[in-house]
Amino acid sequence: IQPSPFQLIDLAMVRKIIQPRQPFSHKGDFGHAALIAGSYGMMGAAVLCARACLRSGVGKLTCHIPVSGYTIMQVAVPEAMCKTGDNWDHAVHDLGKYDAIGIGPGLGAHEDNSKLLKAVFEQNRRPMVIDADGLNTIAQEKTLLNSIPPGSVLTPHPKEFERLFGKTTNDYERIQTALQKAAEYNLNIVLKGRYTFIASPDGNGYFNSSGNPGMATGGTGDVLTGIITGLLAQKYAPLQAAIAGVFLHGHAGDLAAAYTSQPSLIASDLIDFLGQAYQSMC
Ligand code: NPW
Ligand code: AMP
Ligand code: MG
Repeated sequence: IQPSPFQLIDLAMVRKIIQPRQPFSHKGDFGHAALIAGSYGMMGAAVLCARACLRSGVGKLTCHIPVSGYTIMQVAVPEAMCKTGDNWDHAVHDLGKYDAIGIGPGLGAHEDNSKLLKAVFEQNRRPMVIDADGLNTIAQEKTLLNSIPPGSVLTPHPKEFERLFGKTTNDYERIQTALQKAAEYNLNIVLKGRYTFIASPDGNGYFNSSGNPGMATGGTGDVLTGIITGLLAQKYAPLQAAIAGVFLHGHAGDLAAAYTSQPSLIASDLIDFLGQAYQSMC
């Protein structure tokens, strides 16, 4: 009998990944993350992503946002620093200094997105997180798939996955496609859903066990992007950051739903309960 290439992500697995803080550690030990996110009318996605990134434990965070979102971000997330461009520009220069970058939440659909992604991929060759309109831009210009930094983490929901890799008729086919594309492009693909599936480039697959339908509400994916980017910046390997990130995100959702109820759960609740989710790690 061949060993199964699939594993279940549970509390025991994630407890082995998450490391306790050393007594003499300082913020420099927990990395500097950058988020490239937000647009006029969708600064909420950037704010949720930034708050989640900070709550994941990152040392420092800089948000690259359009100027229209400057006051919103500075007021909503005083812990984050900001770099602004003009209306559609996210000031993507000097990216080499960051330990990890996350791009996509709330960027919107704009013709300059392709230029933006190319500039990011040129400046940064470390594994990064790509979500939402970052993925939609790649889906429109598929050759960009070849320029993504190796080992990066892509976090599509099923529609974004379909835009990227084409239509699939059932979950089995979608999982096979995810594994095939993860290997072909050397990426970790986080296919989000009820049981989020992570395809790693080495052909292994992981099903997440945490989470609930209360999380089917706007902004929860933006929160996940912030968490995984924060873990990457803290030097967790990309696959470990993805595994721990999806579990903590779902576990925070389960704790939040137990406190408030599934129907009333909102994305901000996941951030509020991330601390309790971390408490389960020891
Ligand atoms: P349907 O309805 O079933 O046909 P889009 P988005 C499908 C930002 N946000 N299983 C579903 O298709 C994001 O960051 C900003 C099956 C649905 O119509 C992005 O930048 C917020 N199908 C941008 O908005 C809060 C599923 O996908 C379609 C599925 C657009 O992101 C909200 C929607 O996908 C939002 O996060 C599933 N599990 N999940 C803010 N406060 O600023 C989704 N679908 O067109 O990519 O739109 O996901 O809302
Ligand atoms: P997005 O569509 O990008 O906002 O992402 C939605 C997030 O909520 C993903 O992390 C999903 O895994 C999670 N989610 C949505 N619906 C469910 C569900 N029914 N059960 C568990 N998790 C869900
Ligand atoms: Mg999303």
